[in-house]
Amino acid sequence: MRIMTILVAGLAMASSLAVAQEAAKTAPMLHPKAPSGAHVFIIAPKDGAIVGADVHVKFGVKGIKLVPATDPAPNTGHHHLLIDVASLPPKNAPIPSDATHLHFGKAQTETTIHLSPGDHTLQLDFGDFAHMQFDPPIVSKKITIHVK
Ligand SMILES: [Cu+2]
Repeated sequence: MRIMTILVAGLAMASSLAVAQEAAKTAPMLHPKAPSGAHVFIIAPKDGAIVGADVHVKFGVKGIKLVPATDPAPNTGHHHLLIDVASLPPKNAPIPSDATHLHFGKAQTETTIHLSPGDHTLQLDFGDFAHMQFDPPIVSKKITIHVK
């Protein structure tokens, strides 16, 4: 009876592992769970600020560890700055890397960007080592600045 129980438990474990392996093969990349209380915020410029074309942006993070993108530890990640992005990127793929989605994979906490005159929006979107957004997304308030 005891042997039977062990055998059944062993089979259940093996089959759940097989299911997980199969899911990993077919499933899109998964977004990691956000630790409760984790948040990011734009320290500068202030929402509504009137600024020159060279804009110094400072990033803040609380409740989750800021690390370079080479570190796959859970509950860690790096900043992404979204410039004039209307809606968040799709959650089941890495955050795009282009002129409006900037990655700070060396764990940077500030940058200087160059913007054309007029209104622009800035928003931070925290991502893990694979540049995946968290669930729920760890995003800052979207601010609007006016470039002279
Ligand atoms: Cu990234």
